[in-house]
Amino acid sequence: MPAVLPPTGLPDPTLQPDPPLTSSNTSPAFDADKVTVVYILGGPGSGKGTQSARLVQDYGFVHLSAGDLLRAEQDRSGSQYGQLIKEYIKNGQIVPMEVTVKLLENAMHGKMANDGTGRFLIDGFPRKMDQAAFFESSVCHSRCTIFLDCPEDVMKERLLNRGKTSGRIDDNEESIKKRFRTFVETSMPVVEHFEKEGRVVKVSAVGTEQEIYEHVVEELAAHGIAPQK
Ligand code: UP5
Ligand code: MG
Repeated sequence: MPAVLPPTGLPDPTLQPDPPLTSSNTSPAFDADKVTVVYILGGPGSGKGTQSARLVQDYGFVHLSAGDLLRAEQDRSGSQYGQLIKEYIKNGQIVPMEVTVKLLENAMHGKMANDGTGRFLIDGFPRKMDQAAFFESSVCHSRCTIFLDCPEDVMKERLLNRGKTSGRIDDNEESIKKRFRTFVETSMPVVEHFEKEGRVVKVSAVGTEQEIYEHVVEELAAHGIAPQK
């Protein structure tokens, strides 16, 4: 298992998930013929969660938000990762992938149908190249990535607006600036990598929720993914 090094100043130098990750396996934990994984990526505030809610209704996806899973783990009493996750999220940094992948994999196991099939929309992950390679090889090969393309000024306005009521520790000017930098420097390379493989469904995330969703549906259809009803 790769070593996990929290950033300097963080209290937990011994982050080791327990039990061991499936990452030690030589083949993915889930068969991509039975389990469909679609990622939805985009900058902070691009509308990943909003569009995911609609996709769940029409496409029968199980929605797994990496950020939501991390926040739930952060708040879980007794979690050994709570403080560490909080620091990373506040600073707009990417939590060590072992934690996130394990949370996702556990959630996928919990949501599989009885016949071993599943259809997952994974929101806000992978957002770093190491996570992408690790998940694709050890958990499940993804079908495609929906990329919500949105300018920073639009995202900032949405986030500051949401910050009035969200209670999220990262919905403030300082954290938003850090999140944007991390997205450009660390997460865009993931999108570009999948784009080179022809596996990105790119949609402009400017406009009303409905307009954006219509474009998502059109682009998914062009990639052979249709609603379930
Ligand atoms: N809104 C949405 N669409 C709109 C539209 N068309 N017009 C007007 N308003 C619109 O939307 C944001 C706000 O905008 C909402 O108020 C919405 O109503 C409005 P939302 O759908 O929530 O956008 P989303 O892209 O989901 O924004 P979010 O803030 O969740 O994105 P982030 O990527 O920043 O957050 P996430 O939860 O994915 O990650 C948070 C942190 O977790 C990361 O910064 C990182 O520290 C950590 N993390 C990891 O370390 N690893 C991971 O793999 C994932 C996360
Ligand atoms: Mg979100």
